[in-house]
Amino acid sequence: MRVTWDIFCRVIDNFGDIGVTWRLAKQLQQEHDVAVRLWVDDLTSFKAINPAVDTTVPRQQVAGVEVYLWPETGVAQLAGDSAAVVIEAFACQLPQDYIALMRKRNVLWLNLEYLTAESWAAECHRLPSMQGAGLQKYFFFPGFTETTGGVLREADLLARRDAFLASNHARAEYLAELGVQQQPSERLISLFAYANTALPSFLTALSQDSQTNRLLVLPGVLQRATAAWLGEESLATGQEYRCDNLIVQVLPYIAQEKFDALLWCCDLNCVRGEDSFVRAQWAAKPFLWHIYPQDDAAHLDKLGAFLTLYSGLLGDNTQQALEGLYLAWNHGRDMTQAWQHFVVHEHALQSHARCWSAQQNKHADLATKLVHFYQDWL
Ligand code: TRH
Repeated sequence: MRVTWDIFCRVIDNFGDIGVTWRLAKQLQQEHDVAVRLWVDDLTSFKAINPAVDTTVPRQQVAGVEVYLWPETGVAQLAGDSAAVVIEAFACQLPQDYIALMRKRNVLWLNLEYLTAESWAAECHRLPSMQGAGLQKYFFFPGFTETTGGVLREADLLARRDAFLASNHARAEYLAELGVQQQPSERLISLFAYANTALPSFLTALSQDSQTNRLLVLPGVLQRATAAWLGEESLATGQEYRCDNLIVQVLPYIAQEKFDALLWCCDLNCVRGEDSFVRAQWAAKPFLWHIYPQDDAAHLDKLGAFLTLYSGLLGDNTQQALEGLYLAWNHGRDMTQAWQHFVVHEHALQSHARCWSAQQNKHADLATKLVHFYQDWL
């Protein structure tokens, strides 16, 4: 009998919560031969990243995973029994009736936390907290070091990336499907970020660059802001807009399965949140991270911790160029100088991105670490 896993996901906003839990559910099911049920409270967001999802049914099979619309009440009745391993993603609070089921058997209860490079995450990783009646909840912290829970990486991801990039045909065909006709001399940049006051100066810097930049703007608030900068009311998908050395194209929403290939194609990826941030690292290309902003500015410590880890092995000037770009972008400051500095160090940052990806690949991935944790716990 396959071990059963239940993953609970509340979509707070955006696509990161479902983006991460869906990848995890699929990978556990496909690579670790376990039976996974994914409970998600918002099928519309799920459908945005996976068009195969049917938003009209409460229960369905998607890629071998049993997907349940997480109802406000009656989870225990639907579930019948609790799984052997229960993942509460991002402290989403399990329903009380389901917790009552968990008390009836020996269950491993894990709170999957948000990804952070801060050192305290390693200290708290795998720690239990008592939940009464003999139940314990363990904190599981994804991370970039051996002493944390790793990050998501499917077993064949890097091989698929390398095969794709080795084939000019695959790359050209993928971009053509998106209506992107990149000239060899152009720098290709993807743009996926939160609302950002640094955007106009970034666009200006790109337009004044000596190299032509082809900017692919993903759906979200930045499409409107880019249109305003171009003096357009809105931007039509498939059309090119030019301002000096900047060509802008807006892209439609890309299914998550095809999203990696976009990052693989680009010379620079502007990413955000958690999932696209991780995928950009596996793309092994320079990336500019817009961290999810928090009210108490806690995200700035998180950003600093990642920069320290990521740029630790870079030469001083290259490190400064990277930090300058990240800080200008995340503080919404003028990007002109930071961009010019980045361009000077672009080659060094390209090699560094490849080294980082290769080095991270030496760690076990998040799904594998979760499975090992369960085996140790038994
Ligand atoms: O959407 P996000 O901003 O999600 C965020 C973060 O997870 C953040 O940490 C969390 O606190 C908040 O949600 C609630 O960014 P992220 O994490 O990159 O997730 C985006 C997902 O959407 C990712 O799985 C990639 C996917 N995606 C596509 O599949 N196609 C697309 O065209 C785009 C733009 C994104």
